[in-house]
Amino acid sequence: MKYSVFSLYIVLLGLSILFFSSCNNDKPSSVVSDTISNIPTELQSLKLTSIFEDNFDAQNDFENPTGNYSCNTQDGSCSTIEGWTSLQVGNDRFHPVDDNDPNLEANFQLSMEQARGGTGKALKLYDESFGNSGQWGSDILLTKKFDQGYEDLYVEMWVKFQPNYRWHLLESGHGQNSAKILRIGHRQEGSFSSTFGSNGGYGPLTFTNIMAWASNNANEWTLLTGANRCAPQTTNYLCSDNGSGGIQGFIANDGGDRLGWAETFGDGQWHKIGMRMKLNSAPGITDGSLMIWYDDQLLGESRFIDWLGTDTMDSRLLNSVIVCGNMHNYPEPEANQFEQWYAIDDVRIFSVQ
Ligand SMILES: [Ca+2]
Ligand SMILES: [Ca+2]
Repeated sequence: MKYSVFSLYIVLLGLSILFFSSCNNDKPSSVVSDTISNIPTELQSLKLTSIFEDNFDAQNDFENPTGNYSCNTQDGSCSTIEGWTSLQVGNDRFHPVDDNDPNLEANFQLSMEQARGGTGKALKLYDESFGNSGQWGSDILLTKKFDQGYEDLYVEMWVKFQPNYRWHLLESGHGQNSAKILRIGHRQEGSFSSTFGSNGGYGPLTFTNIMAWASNNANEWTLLTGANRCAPQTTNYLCSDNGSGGIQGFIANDGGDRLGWAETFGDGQWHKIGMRMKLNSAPGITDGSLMIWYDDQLLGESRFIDWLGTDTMDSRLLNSVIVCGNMHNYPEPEANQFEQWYAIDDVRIFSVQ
């Protein structure tokens, strides 16, 4: 009898482990691969541990039902996008429901339409042409927030722009254009806002912009920039001071010649963006780093960043990754309700030791 009770205990213990494992929200059902391969050379000697990945193939189709839409898993409103923590879609002015025009597009779409590799699903995201400098013609934040924090994260994803995607700056020779497309950082508990906040609750942070850039001498280049929010978190929206560690990563060919839009994302193919953020070893020690890759080619590295300062009061480990993001680009007048798409697939997040 004593033996049977013990066996029952073991069975119950096993069932508990199974139950709690299945409740682990950090692993979606749609897994890209079980092995870590196809990572940049610079990372191959390091120990990478997969902590989240999504190829979107097992997700349900979804599009934002209203022009301004948000949901999160904490209140159960975001169960349609399995594994992710929250979705915010703002500034979708040209929306099929809001404007009663069936030809307009919802800015956030998860569907089979642009699946990488031709099967499965991917994100299809619309950028709208309106506004002046500082306004975001597309504002989509798909967030993965982890229960625990990490000192060092590497994130990669694949991006494809529609053929003949247009940039205001390249056509007009002036004006801002950029696509903030990937962010790594710390977000305080319960915060789903992307805003800075007087308490600095969203920082340290880095994000990468895809930029098409026309220079004064009429050269045209594509670059991935890395902008940083470092110490002190309460006042430093962006660290523009010396040594901030920002990256301007010009995409170049093997010979070192910088490449323009048509030769990079403008070729209508999938390209991989990678970014690694490593916190400094202790507050005030300026040995934090940032690295950015394009198709596994290292575009830039900074090694002396003070992500955490001596005045950083609480733990600020990396616990947040956001894909999609702000687009700023207006090649057509607002009245034309002009929309363009880009796609995202195969997001992988690793902790690095
Ligand atoms: Ca996919
Ligand atoms: Ca739209």
